[in-house]
Amino acid sequence: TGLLLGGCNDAPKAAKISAPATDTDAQAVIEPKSLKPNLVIIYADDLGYGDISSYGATGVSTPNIDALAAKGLKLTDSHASAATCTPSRYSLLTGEHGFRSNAAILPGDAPLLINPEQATLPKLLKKAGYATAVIGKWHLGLGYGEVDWNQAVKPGPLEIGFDYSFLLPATGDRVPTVFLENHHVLNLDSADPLSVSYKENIGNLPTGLSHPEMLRVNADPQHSNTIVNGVSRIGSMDGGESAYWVDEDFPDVFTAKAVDFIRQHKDQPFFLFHSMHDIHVPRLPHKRFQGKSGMGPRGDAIVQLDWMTGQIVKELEAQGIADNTILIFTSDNGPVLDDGYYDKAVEMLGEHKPSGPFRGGKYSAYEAGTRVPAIVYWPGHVQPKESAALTSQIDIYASMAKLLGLALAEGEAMDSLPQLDAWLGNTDTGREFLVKESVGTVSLRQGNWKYIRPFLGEDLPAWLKNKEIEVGLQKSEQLYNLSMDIAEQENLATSNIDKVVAMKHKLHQIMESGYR
Ligand code: NG6
Ligand code: CA
Repeated sequence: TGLLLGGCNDAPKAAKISAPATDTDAQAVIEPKSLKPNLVIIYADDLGYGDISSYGATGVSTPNIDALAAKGLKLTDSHASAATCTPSRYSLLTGEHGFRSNAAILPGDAPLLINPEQATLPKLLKKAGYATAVIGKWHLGLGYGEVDWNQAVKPGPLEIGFDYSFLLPATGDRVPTVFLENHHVLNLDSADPLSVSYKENIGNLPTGLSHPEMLRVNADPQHSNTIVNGVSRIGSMDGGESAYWVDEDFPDVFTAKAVDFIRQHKDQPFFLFHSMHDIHVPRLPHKRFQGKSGMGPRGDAIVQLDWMTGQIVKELEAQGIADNTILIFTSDNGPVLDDGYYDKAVEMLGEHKPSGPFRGGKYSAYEAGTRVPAIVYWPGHVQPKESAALTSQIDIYASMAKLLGLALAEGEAMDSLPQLDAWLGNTDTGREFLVKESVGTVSLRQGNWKYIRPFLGEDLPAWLKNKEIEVGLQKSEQLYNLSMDIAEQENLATSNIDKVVAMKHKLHQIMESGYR
């Protein structure tokens, strides 16, 4: 790797980059390239296909993100690997489907899901001399189980390939409501130790149930535990008060950290995983964004997300490195309105369609569960264009390996395919097959066909019941033809038994042994 480590970060301007035409095998050794563009992934949380103007949003305006779409590659059939956060993030960072490690939405005190021995995208990039950082939402677990938040909290991002981390440990609606910088809780006072429990109520802090009069937003029972900043959360917490975050400060805190990282590493290749909290619940945008969308807090959080995106682009431009940076803007799963807090997302929606033309949303087996906005911005290298190539975030791993001329080891990133040309807009042909995870089932896309496996369980998880969420589970097979039926209205399973059998078989095969 000597050549790679010694390389410089300056890309030849306006060169068209494409994967070596003769080489379609991820295992093969590819000639190292001197080109090492930075990689910035701006990862929105719960942002739907239809939530930004350039993808059809009507209730909110997103000029900064739209500028990227206008000047870059706008993908229209691009997917998170799952319809929920943890497995999608797992796939992005490991190139493996979440089901290989039983990834599911994690509690705030869950152990690290990625084995420190495992190959990861940041480790791959480090091999090529990249500085690596994750800033923002983590939700992949920390430690080995019983985390003591008052000591060094590890293993975590630093043990799986990141040089620097500044985290919201799980989600905004889960305790502990503190920032974690590298191994330590920020601003923690040792005289007031922090403890966290997801098993029982600890300490004497007010909860949503005991002190509903303290709440700024009402919440469902799962979100009615410890109150912080006037908002009740999932899980119980005690002590550590000096370290509690103020939700409204997120945009400024995370942006400042990201900007610092970019400044510090502008002269070497870097990977920044800028993992946004927006637009996950609780939606508590900073005052300057409140009321800016006409859709209430959910819309205002989109405006805030758009601002944050703009700040990153501005900084890349100010440092003169925008044309040497691949910036990918996308989301970890589809949209949801009521996700536990009564913040008027439903009432103020109007004509806005968070899922765009697709059915379902977050948690769902239907398209909108994983089909999300995905924009690739790399001035001078990626031409302005719209592409319907079937693409998945799980492929960023193998595609970056290909770009950098790094060979993957046997079994490394086993579900990740080198789809570099699709991600750079050099072809409109993407994947042939794509497996998607959602709550309670898995689906397979093959071209425009979509097969959804029957739900094998007894019942929906309790917390999903009584919600207006279309999870897409049925006891029988579902088959849709998206080329005629983009909204998955007509189940063609009984009239296409052969197709069902073939896709079911293929799905099984991929789940057993991967795509390659
Ligand atoms: C669910 C929460 C939901 C959200 C989700 C994780 C309840 C009733 N719902 O369990 O509010 O936090 O987990 O979202 O507890 S995700 O985007 O991180 O996957
Ligand atoms: Ca999410």
